[in-house]
Amino acid sequence: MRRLAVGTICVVLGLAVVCAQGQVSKAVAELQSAAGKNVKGTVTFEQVGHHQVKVTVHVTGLEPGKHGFHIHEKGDCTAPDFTSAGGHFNPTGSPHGAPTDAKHHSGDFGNLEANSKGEAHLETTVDFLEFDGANSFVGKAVIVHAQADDLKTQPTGNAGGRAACGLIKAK
Ligand SMILES: [Cu+2]
Ligand SMILES: [Zn+2]
Repeated sequence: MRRLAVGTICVVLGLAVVCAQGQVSKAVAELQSAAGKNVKGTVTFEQVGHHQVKVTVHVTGLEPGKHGFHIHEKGDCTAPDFTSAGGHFNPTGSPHGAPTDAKHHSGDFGNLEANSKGEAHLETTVDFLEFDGANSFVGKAVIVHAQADDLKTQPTGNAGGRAACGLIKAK
């Protein structure tokens, strides 16, 4: 009886170690610019609570105004026009929309707004991203578009070309 109890503790401790090693709680995407543009920036994702992911975006080199900003379904920024990143990240099979809509792609973040110097900053905490499991956004790509996301045109938001792309890597 005593031996069994000791064995159980060891197993529990073992599982706890495995869980701690398997969990990712921070990911970063460094933006690379489309040819002919000079867009730079960083997107940081941090787990800040249960189903709470804080997203911090800093981008420079944009045209002043609104730029659609999404997670796309493929972690591939190799094509010069970044079409290799595919469509919007949408593991739930939802329509395109604003991040505040009841239904939207898990990759929908609406727009970044660049000031007169071409700098955009966004800080938001969302409840629709998963770090782990089959629907994880880690390993996908972020895209900053040349134009504004109208938040309704299916399935792209009509945000135009892709000005920057960044692979989302676990940190
Ligand atoms: Cu996009
Ligand atoms: Zn979308």
